[in-house]
Amino acid sequence: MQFAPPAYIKHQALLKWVADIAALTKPNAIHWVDGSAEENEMLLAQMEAAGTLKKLNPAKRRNSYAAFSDPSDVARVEDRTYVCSKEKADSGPNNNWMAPAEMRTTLNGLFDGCMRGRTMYVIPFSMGPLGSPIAHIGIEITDSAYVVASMRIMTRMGRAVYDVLGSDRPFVPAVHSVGMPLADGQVDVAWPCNKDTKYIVHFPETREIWSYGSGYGGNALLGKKCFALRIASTMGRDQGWLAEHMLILGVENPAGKKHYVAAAFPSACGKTNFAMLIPPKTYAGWKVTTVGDDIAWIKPGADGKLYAINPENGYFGVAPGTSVKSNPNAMAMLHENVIFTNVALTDDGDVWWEGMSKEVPAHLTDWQGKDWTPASGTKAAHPNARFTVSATQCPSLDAAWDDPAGVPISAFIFGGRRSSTVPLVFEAKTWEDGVYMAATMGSETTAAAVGATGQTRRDPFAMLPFCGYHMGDYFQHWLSMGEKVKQHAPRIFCVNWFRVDEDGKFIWPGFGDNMRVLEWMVGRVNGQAAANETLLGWAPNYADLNWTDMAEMDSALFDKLMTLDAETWRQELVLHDEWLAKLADRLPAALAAKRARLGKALAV
Ligand code: O2Y
Ligand code: MN
Repeated sequence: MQFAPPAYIKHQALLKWVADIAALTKPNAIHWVDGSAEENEMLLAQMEAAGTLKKLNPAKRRNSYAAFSDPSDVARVEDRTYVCSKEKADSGPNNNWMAPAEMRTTLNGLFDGCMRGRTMYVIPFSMGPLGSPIAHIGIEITDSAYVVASMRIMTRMGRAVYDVLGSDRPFVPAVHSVGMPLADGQVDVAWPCNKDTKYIVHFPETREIWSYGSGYGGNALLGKKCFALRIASTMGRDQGWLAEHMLILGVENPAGKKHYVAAAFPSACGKTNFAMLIPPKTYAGWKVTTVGDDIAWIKPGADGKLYAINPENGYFGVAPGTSVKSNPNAMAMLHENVIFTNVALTDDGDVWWEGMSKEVPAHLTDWQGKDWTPASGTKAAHPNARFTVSATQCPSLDAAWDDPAGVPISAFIFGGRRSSTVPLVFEAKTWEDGVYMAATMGSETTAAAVGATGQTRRDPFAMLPFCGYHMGDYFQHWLSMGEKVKQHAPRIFCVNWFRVDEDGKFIWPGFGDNMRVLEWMVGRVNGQAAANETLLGWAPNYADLNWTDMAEMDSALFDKLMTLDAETWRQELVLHDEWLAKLADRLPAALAAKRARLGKALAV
């Protein structure tokens, strides 16, 4: 460990920035992270000795660990997340805002001496394949070894990044502290954090990230939501590209024709499951492959088409609910080299979470270290428990997932969790129509989410918590991107896997059967699948989907999935109006016009 930087770093602005942050935060040492296997092993051993990580039984999960967070630090903190643009109006009603100067004063106070007694790690990372024209570079400074080990899985991290950076290329500076300095002789805790004070701050104009007080996921792994979505969305607006909360998957038919689609679903709507879908038996010869499960960076290529990369290098997936039924590919990638966080432990040193198996173990140690039995009446794993694993361990990984050129996108899919109102699937007739549907999409809140159960929370493009600027400007940016790519614009589809019957039971089985909907979409792209014109766009008739081995889905049941009730949609439009009124100062005219057309069609 050394204060002096390694000689291979030639970037003077970077060196000055690190020196400035060290002068502010006053760490005991600076560790310039190189990303090597030896370094990783050293950090894992150090965290095991400190009690931050528990090594799992290698016979069950080779080279894998479990971490347990402080109970006050278990998820992203939206109410503590800020976008501090120069002008309040630019951050929009979708973000918390504070004047940049005021926020800088607050942060300077918090970060002054916040790394005392700790090591400051300097992590070079690339979001996207190293050197890709779609990728961008970040440097995260952190005082958490857990963050270093996680960033090594979640990003392309290490010394090679400095070669791409050279002496003067741009990078996004990201400073993170757990916000718990150690006084002389003070013994550390297993999961340091600041129970009282948390700030996740973005300065969009200067492309900076400052995160204080949390060691968890999206608050601390700053390449993910902070850089790849909030900061990158502003970069995309300024530079003419898209940073989206989207999975990317490939669909290949038995003749070898392949399409890539990017799909946006709000958090906790099964994105990882969809990204790793295994088609039903009747789809022999079809392949679904995974490029990414959470974020897509999409830029126009020289041929005018949109090309996407997954800027991440791994998956930070929700463990509860993941099983061999819901996601066999995910289960297969979790056998080795995994960091689990807030899962339960079995007596033989393995992990367990709710929904992993039908049989519930008779005894576990829960995520808070307490004895647990099925009679405990509590969750053994935290509902937001996570696995962190390298993409290369995913059995369905797409051959082009690491291609610096990205993959061409044929279609965008937008989905929410709606028990009624929105049909299983439809295709927007135009790019503008699709942007309107994505701008007004919503999800019903579940018990796990904030807010009252059953309320529809608008989550446009699944970007509400992640758009780094005014949502109205974001809609305009999407409209402009459509104009830019013109005839190459991908088709836009909307889906709703969550419609329920009179008894409140899901009508659509989901999981692998979503392949039937995907096949129809690909057929639409190829000009081969038929559709019926509806209020919302093109929708399949019963006969337009493949029902082999799914006898239970008769045309009456399908009609229930596809019902578009005029009165329900009149009420839905009232809710659209309430939502769009919040963005009225910057709502693109094209979207207001689309709302008016829908109203006319429904005679409201
Ligand atoms: O709670 C967290 O810190 C993680 S949130 C997250 C993680 C992976 C993928 N998506 C999300 C999300 O909230 O959309
Ligand atoms: Mn997400």
